[in-house]
Amino acid sequence: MTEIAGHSTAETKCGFVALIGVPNSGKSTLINQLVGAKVSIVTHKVQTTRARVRGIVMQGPVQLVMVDTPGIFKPRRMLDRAMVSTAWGEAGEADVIVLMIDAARGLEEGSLKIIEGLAKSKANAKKPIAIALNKVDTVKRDELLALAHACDETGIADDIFMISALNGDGVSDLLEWCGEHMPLSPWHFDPDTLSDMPQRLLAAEITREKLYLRLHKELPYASTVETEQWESRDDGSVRIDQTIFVDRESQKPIIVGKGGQTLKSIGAESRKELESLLGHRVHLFIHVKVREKWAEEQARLREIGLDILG
Ligand SMILES: Nc1nc2c(ncn2[C@@H]2O[C@H](COP(=O)(O)OP(=O)(O)OP(=O)(O)O)[C@@H](O)[C@H]2O)c(=O)[nH]1
Ligand SMILES: [Mg+2]
Repeated sequence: MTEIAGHSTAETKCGFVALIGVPNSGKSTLINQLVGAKVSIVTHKVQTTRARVRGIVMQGPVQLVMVDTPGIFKPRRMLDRAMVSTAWGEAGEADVIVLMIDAARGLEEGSLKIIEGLAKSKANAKKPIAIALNKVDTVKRDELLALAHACDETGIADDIFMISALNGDGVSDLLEWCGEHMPLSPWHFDPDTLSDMPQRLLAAEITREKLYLRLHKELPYASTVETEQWESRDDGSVRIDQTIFVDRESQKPIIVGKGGQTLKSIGAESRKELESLLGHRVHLFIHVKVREKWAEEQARLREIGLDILG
């Protein structure tokens, strides 16, 4: 029998927990809260997460692989379709599904559509489903109870939790429930791992987060960020070159800003976070390029970690 960090594989448990829900319901905030580190970017805007992000959570002999997914919405571009199919694909492969619902928004159409989809798949493969009513810090108790009742009536959930992904309220009960449903299995990851995301991709995501926070309207959705170069220097610092791709020529000056100010401040914010993440100095160079229809381009989507199904 093999031993992993003191636990024999006969008693270890490990499995995948897919966090799904409409955009902005708080999935990425929850995975960060559970992992105890920022593994997935968060903004106040919808459609922030574009590809799967895995975070590893240890509970004694149980290893939970939490899977953050893009929000499920009505897709238009190839990028959107790949995002939504990633979310459903991860739900299909997971051992447990947690459906996140923003309690302040209640059972809106988007969430009802997901419940419909889950009901169909539940008929084929019975797997535990929990509903997590999130952002309970923003709603009144009686509204919350009415919503929990309505969720119960859908018949989709084996359990319903009331949580605040932001401040951590109720999160440990949800985690415990997930742990109880993990199958006997050797751990998939080294228990010290926080995430399986490559550093280059995480670095691009951090810049994209700053871009989302800084830009408005359609611009965030018209952009993508790639890390092109990563060069460690002898003095212990690292030089990172990134490119922001935009759809149209007219978008470029908005990202760059007057006298380069907008790009400069996006870069400064990103560099600060990269330095604290990597623990050494970072020289960050961000270039802006126009690439029409990048959101329809398989290579661009693969670069951000999306599988293309055609
Ligand atoms: N008040 C409050 N805000 C929250 C809570 N959880 C998340 N938020 C906020 O909700 C917004 C969206 O959070 P995200 O974690 O990015 O949501 P998401 O579901 O990952 O969104 P997509 O990636 O777009 O699908 C952010 O502004 C969060 O700070 C919560 O428990 N309480
Ligand atoms: Mg997200």
